[in-house]
Amino acid sequence: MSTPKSCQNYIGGKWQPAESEAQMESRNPANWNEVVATFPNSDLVDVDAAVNAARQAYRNWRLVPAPVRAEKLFRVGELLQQRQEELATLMSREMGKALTEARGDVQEAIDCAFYYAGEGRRLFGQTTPSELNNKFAMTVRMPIGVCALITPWNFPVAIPCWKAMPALVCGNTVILKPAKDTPACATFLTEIFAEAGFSPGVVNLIHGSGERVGRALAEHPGIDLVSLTGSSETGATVAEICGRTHKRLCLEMGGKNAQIVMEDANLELALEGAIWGAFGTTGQRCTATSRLIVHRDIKAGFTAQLLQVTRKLQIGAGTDPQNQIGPLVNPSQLERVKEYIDIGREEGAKVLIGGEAATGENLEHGCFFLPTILDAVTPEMRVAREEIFGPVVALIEVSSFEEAIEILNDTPYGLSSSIYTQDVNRAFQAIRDIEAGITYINGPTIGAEVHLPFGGVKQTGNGHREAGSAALDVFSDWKTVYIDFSGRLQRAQIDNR
Ligand code: UN1
Repeated sequence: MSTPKSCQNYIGGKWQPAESEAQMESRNPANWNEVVATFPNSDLVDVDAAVNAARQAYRNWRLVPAPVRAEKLFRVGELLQQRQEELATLMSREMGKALTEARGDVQEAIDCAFYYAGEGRRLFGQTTPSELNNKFAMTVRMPIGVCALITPWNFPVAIPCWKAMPALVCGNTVILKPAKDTPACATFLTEIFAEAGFSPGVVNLIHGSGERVGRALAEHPGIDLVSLTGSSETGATVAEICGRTHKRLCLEMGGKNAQIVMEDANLELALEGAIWGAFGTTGQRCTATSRLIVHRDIKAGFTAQLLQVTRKLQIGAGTDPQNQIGPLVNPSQLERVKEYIDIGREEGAKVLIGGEAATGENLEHGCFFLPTILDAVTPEMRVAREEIFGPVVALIEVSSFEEAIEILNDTPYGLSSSIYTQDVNRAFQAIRDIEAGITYINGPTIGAEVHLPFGGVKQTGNGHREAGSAALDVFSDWKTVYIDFSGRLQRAQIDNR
C-alpha cells in the first residue's frame, strides 16, 4: 500500500486546502481498507474563491489568440502521453477499472487534447453574401465565460477533458468539480494542466460533494455555463437550478443501451461485442450494453455461448493486468446492483449466471460483483428500464426485426445502441428507426471516438452534444457581424429591391 495522495484545491494558480481545512478520503474499491487520497471537503467560501479567480482570469484569457490557447492544450496532450502509465495505474487503484481500460481512458484524453489543439486554428465561422451592396456578413465564435464542469468517476480523466478542452480553446475559463470517488485522478490531471502553463485562474479545481459544491456552482451568479455528466436525478436538479438562474447547461445523463442480435448475425462477433459492451468497465459506462435483444431462432445457442465466455472472465483488482473485470466503484454501488438483482428476481427474471457479490481469494475486501446475465426479462420490468450501472445484462427475446426495434426504443433513454445483422437493408432501417444518439452496426454499444459528437436523445441529454466539433457549439456563442462599407445608410428588407 502506498501513502495516500494528499490532494488540494487549485484556485487562481495556487494549491490550497479548503478554507475550513475539512477533508474527505477516496478508497481503493478492490481493497476498501486502502485509502488512495485525502481531499478537501470544500464549502461555499471555496466556491466563491474559485469563481472569483476564474472570472478574473477570463478577462485576459478570452483575448489570447485561439491558436495560442490551443498550444497549451497540445502541451497537455504531450504531458499526458509521457505520464500515461502512471496515471492509468493511479486510476485503476482509485476507481477500479482494468489497467488496459485505464490506459484507454487516458488515451481518450490525449486524443481530445490533440483534436482541440487543432481546433485552435479552425474555430470556423461562416461568411455569406449580404442582401445589400458593399456589405459583408459573417459569424464568429465568442466564448461564454466561466464554465463549471461537474464530472463523474467512471471516466475520471477522459470526461473532464471532453469538457475542459473545448471550453478552453473557445476562450472560456473553467472550474472542475470532480466526483468524490476519484479526487486523485482529477488532481493528477490538474497538475498536468498547471505544468502546461495556463495562466492562474484559467483552470481551477475544487473538490467536495455534489450536494454542496456542485449545487453552489450551479447557483452561483458568477458561473455562466454548467456542463454535467451524471445521473438523471442530478441532471434534473441542476437543470432546475440553471433554469431559475439563467445559465447555459449541457447535460449528459443515463442510458439503457441495447444490442440487437438478429438471426442472420455473425454470432461470434455479436458474442464478443456483447461481452465487451456489457462487462467492460464492469458495466459502469453510460454506454454499457444493459439489454441484449436476441432473435428467438438463435437465442438458445447464443445464450449458451454467452454463459460459457462469461464463466471464464477473470475478476480481480484492475491493477493486475491479468484481470478483466474490476470491482464496482464503492460499497454503495455494490449495494445498488445487489438491490436491482433482487428487484429483477421479484419481477420474474431468471439469473442465469452471477447475481451476487464475487468472493474468493483477494476479493474479500473489495466491491466485486459477478458478471450477471438475466433471462426471461420482459420490457416492462424495472431491470429492463432503469440504469443499473453494473455488470448486469438482461436478455430479451424477440421474433422479428420490427419487434426488436420497438423494444430497443421502449425506454426513456437514448444514448447508445447496436445491431448485429448481415442484412444491409436492415442495418439502414435500424439507423433510421433507432431512437439513440449513437448507433453501431456490427459493433458493441461502447467505444465512442473523440472527434465525433457524443450524446443522447430523449431523457439522456438536453439536446447538446459533447466531443467533436459539436462541443464547440456548447462552449461558444455565435456573434453575427455585418460590415457596411457603402458609406451610406442601407436598409435591409427595404432597399435594393
Ligand atoms: C461514459 O460512460 O460516460 O463510448 C463515457 C464509450 C467511451 C466513453 C463513455 N468512449 O464507451
